[in-house]
Amino acid sequence: MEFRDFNVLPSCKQLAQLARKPYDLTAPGALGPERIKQYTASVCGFDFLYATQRLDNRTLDLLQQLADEAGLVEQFLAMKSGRTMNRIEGFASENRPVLHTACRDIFSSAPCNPEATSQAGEQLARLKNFLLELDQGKIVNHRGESYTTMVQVGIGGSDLGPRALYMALKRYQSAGRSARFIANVDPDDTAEILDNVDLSRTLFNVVSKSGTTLETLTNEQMVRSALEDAGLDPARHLLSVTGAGSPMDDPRRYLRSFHMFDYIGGRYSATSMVGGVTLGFTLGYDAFVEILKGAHAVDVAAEKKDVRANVPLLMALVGIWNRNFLGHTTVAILPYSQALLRFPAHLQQCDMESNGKSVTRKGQPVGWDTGPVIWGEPGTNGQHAFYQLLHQGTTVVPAEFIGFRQSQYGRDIDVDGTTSQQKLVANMLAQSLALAAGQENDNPNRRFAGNRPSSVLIADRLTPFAMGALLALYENKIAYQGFCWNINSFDQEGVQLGKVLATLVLQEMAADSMGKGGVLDKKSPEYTFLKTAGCLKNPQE
Ligand code: G6Q
Repeated sequence: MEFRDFNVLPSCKQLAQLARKPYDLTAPGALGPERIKQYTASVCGFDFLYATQRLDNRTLDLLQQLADEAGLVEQFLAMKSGRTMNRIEGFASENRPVLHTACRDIFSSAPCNPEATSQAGEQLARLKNFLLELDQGKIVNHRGESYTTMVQVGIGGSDLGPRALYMALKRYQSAGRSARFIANVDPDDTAEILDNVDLSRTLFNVVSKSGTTLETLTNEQMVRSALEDAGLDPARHLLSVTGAGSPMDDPRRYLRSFHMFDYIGGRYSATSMVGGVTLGFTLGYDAFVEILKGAHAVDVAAEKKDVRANVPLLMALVGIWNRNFLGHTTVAILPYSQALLRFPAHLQQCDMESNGKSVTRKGQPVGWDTGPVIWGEPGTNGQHAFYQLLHQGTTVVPAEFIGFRQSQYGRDIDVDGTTSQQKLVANMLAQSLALAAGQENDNPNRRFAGNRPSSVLIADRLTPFAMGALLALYENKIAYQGFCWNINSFDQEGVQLGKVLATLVLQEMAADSMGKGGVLDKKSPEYTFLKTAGCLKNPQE
């Protein structure tokens, strides 16, 4: 399979031509009923409405051509079957397959990568047994009581996805069970949680693929010492999820240990045991399986070649149209669902760590833009805050709205003829239309230029299945964009750099505390920075 550079694809030239005069959403009749119906695609309970994007059939035809020329679906299938996609040709790289989809391919009679799917199945079976033993009272604390709280200790990919999913699905958590999360190495974050859980009835789930992450290992120590101070045996309260063979892969130190595998990237690991243990404990095994089913259904739907019928691919291509041809540098993810509070943060990592890259898969500088800046907050809160810039600012921000027709709890109130849920959805749809159509006014300060692109993803209700589907929609969108830009979306050298520098600076601080020489040149920027920030006890000239 040949990976082609983005800018040599013939369709790119034609798309650039088309982008000189994109579809005008402010023209009279530009958002007619036919268009709105036609520019809607469906997948696994979600409708994707994109009539409010600045594109038309000609654009879609060319985006189809782009997908075909770049072999996007072929690359996606190659990824799912276990081809080594995480690599840079001719240079040292992680050099491995990318198989998070295998975690949910367990429902296939013919999995794309049988070995990885069987490993995922084994871990899932271990989880099922563990949860059963908890339910049956076979695993209890020293007083014979059940565990009520799980605290997940992990950072980055070992935190964001699981936390976002837990918050999204809290409504379905089992009675008497809940979760908290410790990620930051900020001692106040850890202390607040340790002070506010009943340690004797808490399981601490330490999650680190590498088993070497400074924040997580430090927080694990803080947790162990809090347990010991309370007279509790850490081996009865700590679980681990880590890469097979990592320094943390030592079952003697934990009540129960689970594995993830090197072919699952941290930010793509929410459907592996990285998310499974906490989600299974709080929501129940069956709900976790529902999440996997939703994700799997989207993984299968993402194989369609027709871009108009393949929602994750369509989302990716619409994003590329906005980024590379209309020149928009950022994307706002705006869920009209308070439960999705942390979903934009998860996508921020998943997207920006994957596609914030500047070299191709051959190690050459890219000559085109790659991943945009991703950010977002739930609506309608955002409407009372930053939407001003979305409507009238000098930067056009394409928006991705996410909403649900029904609430999760079903508890609502009718005020002035509409429920709160209706008000929520009405606001979302109104925002999408207002951004597109704009509004004329003689007063320039009250004029809305319009032509600000957005799309809407809407489903009936945020259930475990819907959450799994939504997660996979975005994971696959991001992978498709990376394939199209011919970058490696699956490594994160930028994160490694920070880890190495922080280690050096910490070594210097430790030496300083002990009154020793240290490792840094006393004239280096690192040392001067530390000294000037007042973070050394015995600063040297
Ligand atoms: C994700 C990144 C990164 C990683 C964290 C935690 O794709 O690689 O966010 O998840 O640095 O790493 P560990 O799980 O190894 O502790």
